[in-house]
Amino acid sequence: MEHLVVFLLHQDLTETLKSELSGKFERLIIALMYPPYKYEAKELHDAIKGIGTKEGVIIEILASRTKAQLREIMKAYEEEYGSNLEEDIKSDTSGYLERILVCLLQGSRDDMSGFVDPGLALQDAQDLYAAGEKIQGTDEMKFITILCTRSATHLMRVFDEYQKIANKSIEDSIKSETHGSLEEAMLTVVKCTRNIHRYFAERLYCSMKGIGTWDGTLIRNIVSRSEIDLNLIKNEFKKLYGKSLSSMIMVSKSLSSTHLIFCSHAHRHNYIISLIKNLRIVLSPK
Ligand SMILES: [Ca+2]
Repeated sequence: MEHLVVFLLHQDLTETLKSELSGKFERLIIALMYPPYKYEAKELHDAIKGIGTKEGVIIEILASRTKAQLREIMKAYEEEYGSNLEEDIKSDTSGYLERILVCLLQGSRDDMSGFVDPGLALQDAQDLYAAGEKIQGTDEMKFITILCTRSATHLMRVFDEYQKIANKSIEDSIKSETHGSLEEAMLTVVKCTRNIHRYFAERLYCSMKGIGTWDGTLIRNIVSRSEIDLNLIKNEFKKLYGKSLSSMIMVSKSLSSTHLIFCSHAHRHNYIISLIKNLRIVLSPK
């Protein structure tokens, strides 16, 4: 019963807000009201079904989520849109980009065990070298297979071995062997493997440095990481850019939005309710 009431309240609030708010602020509030996974499913659906596939969003979500999270996202996607996420991605992308996205989605990355086989790590590093730097052209599938099916701890070892064999970083080889969205996807996997908090810090920084990108990347990443690792991302942000994430958001955005994205989930709900009561005040022209 309690769940039903909460659900109805949630539905009602979301609909009310959609009709009362507009633009970026609407997008932010709606993002905050979505249950986790459904929100990521929605972002993926928007990216796939919008005008022109937004590959960056798909790459970001698929490369940075764990196997268990991806399973929940796929379930939510199917429930919300009545179609299969993998099929939708396949029909909207092609070539090696399609292959790497499907491979990431299938979540064959073993991200929990922490087990590293030094012999296999060396072999993987040699295979990567033989599939790229050593030959004319590139064996893209070899890169995709190793990057998407090995655990993060294993890959860290592979990257170290690779550096010794190739005398350059795996990132530099990916940059010279691939291009476009495939390059972006592979580099994202490597970044998330090395330091996922740093990856999100960079992504947030770029979303504020760019023109007109804030409403997508900034809102999505702060909202979706807020219950997971936002504090660690904030620390990385400070380390990388010498200023706090919130101060940078505050400079470019309105104070009320900033307050909203940084408050906890429980407070957020109350805050949103108080917002509804004061909609006219909040939305009055600046
Ligand atoms: Ca080559």
